[in-house]
Amino acid sequence: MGRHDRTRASGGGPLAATLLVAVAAPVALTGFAVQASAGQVIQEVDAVKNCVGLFQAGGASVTLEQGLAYELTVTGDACSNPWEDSDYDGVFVFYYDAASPDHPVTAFVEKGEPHAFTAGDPTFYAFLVDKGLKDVPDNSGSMVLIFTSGGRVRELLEVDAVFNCLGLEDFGAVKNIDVPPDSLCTLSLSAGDAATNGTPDGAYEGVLIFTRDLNRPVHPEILELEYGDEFEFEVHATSWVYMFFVDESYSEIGNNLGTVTVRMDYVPGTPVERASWTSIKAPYR
Ligand SMILES: [Ca+2]
Ligand SMILES: [Ca+2]
Repeated sequence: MGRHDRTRASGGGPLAATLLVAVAAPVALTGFAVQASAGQVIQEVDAVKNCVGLFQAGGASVTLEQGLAYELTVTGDACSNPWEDSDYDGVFVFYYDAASPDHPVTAFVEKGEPHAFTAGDPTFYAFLVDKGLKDVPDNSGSMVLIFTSGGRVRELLEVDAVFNCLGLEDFGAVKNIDVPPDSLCTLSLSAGDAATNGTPDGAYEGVLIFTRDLNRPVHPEILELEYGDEFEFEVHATSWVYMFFVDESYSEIGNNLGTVTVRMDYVPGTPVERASWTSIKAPYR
């Protein structure tokens, strides 16, 4: 049975057997609606095994003045593939804030939305992501990060869509493919204790996510999922979600601790006929 054949997925069938956790909670049926069952998948993301070392993986870095207040703005145009509407909305960043300097900030900063912070460490990294290194060469363009302080520009950092883009499959991200394509999926971060430096003060506030939405199929969705937040999207035809942490380098990952638990609650949508899969999936092979 293909994993796209969701009409046979209810009641603990072969699909359910592939899930880490499958909850067969029947959806209320009305009239002649297609029978479908909601499900849930639990994914653990490990602070050591699923953490990427930014120095080795190709993140771009800049040295900031510790204790100085900055305003960061992101500009430029970077795309994840040669097709129209494949542009990235912003960049991932990793840095330490002076307000809690043991605690790394891993955030997604969107173009045109200023991000204010006070540097708690000189090191600041920014990066883009794609599925694997083999998917990076068709990227194009770059983002430029502008660091302003005291009314003047202090630093510029270019993030190249090829050379500063991490191939997640090559650097330890968790790829989950157990959620059926075309389902409406809600990701939430419900529990965890992942930390970057061996102390509770070094806790990560969330986990980084890379996926695609069925409604914007060539456009990468990249975000930080924080505790208590939810992210709802329609699962893309190729049905994957990558989840990961970052640290400065692989030499810094050995003292990381713990895991976080990402919950994926999904409700299957309208089945897509198998004949249409070839055309839908062709650009993503
Ligand atoms: Ca690409
Ligand atoms: Ca660490």
